[in-house]
Amino acid sequence: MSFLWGAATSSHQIEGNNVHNDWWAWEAAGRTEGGARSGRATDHWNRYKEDLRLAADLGLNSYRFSVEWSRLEPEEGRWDDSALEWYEALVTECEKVGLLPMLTLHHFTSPKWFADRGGFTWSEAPARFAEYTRRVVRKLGGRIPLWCTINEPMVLVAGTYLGNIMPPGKFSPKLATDACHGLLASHVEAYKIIHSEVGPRQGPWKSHPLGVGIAHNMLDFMPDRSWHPLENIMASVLRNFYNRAWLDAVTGKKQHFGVPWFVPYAPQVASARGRMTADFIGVNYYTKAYVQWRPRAAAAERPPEMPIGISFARCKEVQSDLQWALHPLGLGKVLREAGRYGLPIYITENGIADHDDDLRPEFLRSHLAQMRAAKEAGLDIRGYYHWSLLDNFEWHKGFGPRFGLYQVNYDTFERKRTRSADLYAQLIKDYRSSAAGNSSSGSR
Ligand code: IFM
Repeated sequence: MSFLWGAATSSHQIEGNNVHNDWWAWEAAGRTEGGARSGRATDHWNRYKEDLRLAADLGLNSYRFSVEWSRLEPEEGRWDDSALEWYEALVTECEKVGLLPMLTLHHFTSPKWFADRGGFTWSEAPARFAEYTRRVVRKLGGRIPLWCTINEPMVLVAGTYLGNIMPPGKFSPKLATDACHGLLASHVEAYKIIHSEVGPRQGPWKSHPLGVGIAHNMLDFMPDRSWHPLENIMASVLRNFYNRAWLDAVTGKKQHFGVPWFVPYAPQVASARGRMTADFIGVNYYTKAYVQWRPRAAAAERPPEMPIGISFARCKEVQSDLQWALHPLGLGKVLREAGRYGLPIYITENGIADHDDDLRPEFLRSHLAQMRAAKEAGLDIRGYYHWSLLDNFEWHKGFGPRFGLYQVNYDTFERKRTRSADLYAQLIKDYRSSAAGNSSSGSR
């Protein structure tokens, strides 16, 4: 199979009107910046055909999207088949325009009823997630070659139980640990179901090997003050904990889910020990993280109980609209870190919030160069998905940050191609022709 060039999205950020999930309620309760509400988002629910065509126009051959569990099971035990039919139509459209679908089962949002029962800290979470997975597998399974069970479990756990930027926004290291366990157990269930219950493979990608993994957010951690012993220690703890704990867990090793310094002991998910539950590693990479011990200015996103602060850029660095430094070298580093596990790698997200599309061209060039160098150094990287196809609802930040290769006018829902989209299309073409040249001359 040739290299996969794609773009990634998620249900709640683009579809619109996901009224039955925990985020919708969180937004209604005024918990986002400036009271932002996702509302109709990009109206993708009604415009998906146009959007997939826009993706194909860039020369992409893959598309990563997520299924919205709360549409399928809006109330506990009540399943809405029509929602699943919409995703079936989406997959059919992907097939028509030549985009291999990579499906994410959970991308930050949960049905409200599930969240009310404690979300992934609830003892029944893995069984409920398994039932949801089974329904998706039965309907679409044979046509989906690549699956991400959980998007960015570490971000989800940190945002919900260590920071207060995601529902339910409760500071509790104990709940954070419980959620890690619930998420891992749910992932293992989904992994087993996908591998055992996908029926005969069908469609244009029926011979593509079935792959199941997670999309894992990785950061390049460093001390804010290089002389500060505690910041050095914390940076190294976070490198191990944040970047590696999940990769260890899905490759059968010990699960380091106790939150260092808060919850030193954590029980293990037995079904994940000593067993591979990933066929690939999905890497979501954006930036670096300066670790600060007791930062003087408390960030709004950091509860007062939290002694550690993170900043994603220094004043003088080139940075995105979210104040995340442009740091392409970090991509090379995290790819090497992921490469230690010996599994194929997909870069499942990489992008920049850049309202005027000024920085994105350089961002694309420099990050793709890092990826290429890592590949040439021998890492088994099989795909790159830019975040994101369209501008979208950036969670607690609302619609301000713009990540799209296509800009969205939120009044008219018109899509406008950016110059970065042109560049991405060109870089893909160049890559393909040099790969073709290399293979005809016998080299990699
Ligand atoms: O928009 C998010 C996405 O939902 C998960 N990964 C990071 C992106 C940018 O913040």
